[in-house]
Amino acid sequence: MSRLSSATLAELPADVIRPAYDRAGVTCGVVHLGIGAFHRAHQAIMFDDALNAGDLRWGIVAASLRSPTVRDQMAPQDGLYTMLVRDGAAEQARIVGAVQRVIVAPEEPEALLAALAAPDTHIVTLTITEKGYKLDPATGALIEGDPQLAADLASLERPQTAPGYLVAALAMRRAAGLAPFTAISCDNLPHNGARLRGAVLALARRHDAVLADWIAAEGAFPETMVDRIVPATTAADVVALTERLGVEDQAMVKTEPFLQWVIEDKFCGPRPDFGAGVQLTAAVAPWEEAKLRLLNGAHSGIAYLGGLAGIDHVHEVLALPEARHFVEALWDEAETTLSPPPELDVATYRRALMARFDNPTLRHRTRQIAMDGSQKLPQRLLTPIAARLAAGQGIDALALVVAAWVRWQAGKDDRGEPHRVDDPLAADIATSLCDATSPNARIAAILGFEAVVPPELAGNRTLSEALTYWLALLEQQGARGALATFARLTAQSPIPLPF
Ligand code: CS2
Repeated sequence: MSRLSSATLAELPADVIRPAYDRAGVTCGVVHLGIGAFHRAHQAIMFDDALNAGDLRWGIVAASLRSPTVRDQMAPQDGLYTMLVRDGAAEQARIVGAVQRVIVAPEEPEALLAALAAPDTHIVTLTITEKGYKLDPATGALIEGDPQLAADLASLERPQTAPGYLVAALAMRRAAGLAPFTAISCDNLPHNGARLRGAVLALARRHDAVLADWIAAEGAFPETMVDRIVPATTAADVVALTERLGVEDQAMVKTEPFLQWVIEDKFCGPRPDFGAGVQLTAAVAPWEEAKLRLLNGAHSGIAYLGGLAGIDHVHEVLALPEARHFVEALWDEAETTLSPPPELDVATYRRALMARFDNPTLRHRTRQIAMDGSQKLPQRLLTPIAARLAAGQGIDALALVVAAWVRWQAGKDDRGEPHRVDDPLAADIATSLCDATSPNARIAAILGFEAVVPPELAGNRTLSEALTYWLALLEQQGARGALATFARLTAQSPIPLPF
């Protein structure tokens, strides 16, 4: 079977959308760090739109900071891949041509530094996941004990981390008399621009205070809110697409129609005339909070409760009436902690979110979302919990998700089926839980876990009682039982919860 490539583009079925521009004439104005499926279905599409509109400055040099997998999938395809947009029976295939080259950083660090320092490079985007910033999830401070970060603190000759690459490349740009690039974090972190800026400046300052001052004065780190559901591609997806295209595409991504990128309008150099899906604004935080606490908070709830119940996919969890009820209750709680932007009608947004979660063709796995919970919980659940406690409001639904995450750490679901706890702090959390023999002790151990739980919550009695109650219930009745109990208790008014 031949592969998707420049040579086979002409053989594709007529309904497949292809690049409308001459790829040979493209220059690379973008370097992307962390070329996973999310980048290929999100930011790469916006740059591909700019290329399709005729501005050929916005090709992408993409880098993987760890594994060669994506490079090995894309290189034989000349960087081409299919974005398959699915919603129920509707399906649209588009070939994306924006990625011109993929670099595996550990194999070719100089090539990545050269791309970052190139005069044509104006924008650097990052999807390196929450843990890639090497910042403490609770406080946002650099995790100096991290071995890769420690290596970059000692020397930037061969950077190990994303902030390390940025600092080393910014030093090269400054030495060459070039302007810095605009660095855009596209991860689901609160104040992602400020966090990236903080990591870069802290690292730069350790090496060269003048460089740090130059980056602070001349550089730009806009805040962003990114949104698109992009489930991991499966082998079956590749087989089905091969049948449809007549050529094999090992780099395909599958996603939903919805696409949103809110970017703080703070660039230090050129940017494309962004088209559909991109909103430039002065204030990203209200968008980001709404998305993190409504979409991502509900996702985590569905992932841990559904995962414990042994349910594989998001839409299957929401087929349970008690799970739908729970998500609505979670949103009722989260909503009171938001100051939504005037353009955002929260009721409409909630309805749209539920419809997106219900999309049956996406097959978004609960286990994919369950990954890296220690990095996700603070912004998705603990911050709204803190806000509601401060306002004297109930936290039942939010606390049930946190309790489900605690139960997930045990590595077994309600049927006793084992799962891997895929989280950079999994071993530390397991150690802190190993001597805890009761729900009460387990919650005390978790609340004492400073990397995740901020100090103002650690000693909160209402929170520890709520978490203990739900964890005990989850351990006795399983996630389905806990959801049924939650539905029964919250159907009554006022809610007679036992804490
Ligand atoms: C998900 C997100 O895996 C997760 O944690 O909640 O990746 C989610 O699908 C995206 O943020 C949607 O924009």
